[in-house]
Amino acid sequence: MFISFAQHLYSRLTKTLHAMNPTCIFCKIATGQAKATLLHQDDLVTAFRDIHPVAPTHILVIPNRHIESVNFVTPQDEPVLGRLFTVARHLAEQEGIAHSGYRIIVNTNADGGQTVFHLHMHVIGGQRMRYPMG
Ligand code: DGP
Repeated sequence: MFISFAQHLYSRLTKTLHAMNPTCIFCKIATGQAKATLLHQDDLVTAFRDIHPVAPTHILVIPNRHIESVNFVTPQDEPVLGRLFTVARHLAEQEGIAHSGYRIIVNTNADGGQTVFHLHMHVIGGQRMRYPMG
């Protein structure tokens, strides 16, 4: 009994560590090793406030597992990619911006303006935005 529980804990820990990049700030936030204002966490995704908000609401929604960017997504990631959207929708409602509107952005690599190489969805709202932006 004790051995099987220990094996279960060991397997959970190794799965988490394998899914994590130890140098990635968003992995650290998802695993509680770095602080952030968390708004949501479940088995697949974590959402927290952006440290440099560009609008009254600026939330990041990330997969818990380290995926470097959209360039690395696979069909196996489809459940987590769908969850990013349902959590974004839920948080937009919670923030009171669902009706007024908001923008979802996923930056990829240098030309896309990606600075943190752990896939993330920006959910930005609370003010009128123009498209395209610089
Ligand atoms: P991007 O340019 O798409 O890679 O956006 C990265 C965003 O991540 C940027 O808006 C700032 C935010 N960010 C970077 N480091 C941290 C951090 O340590 N905590 C939080 N909450 N946000 C961060």
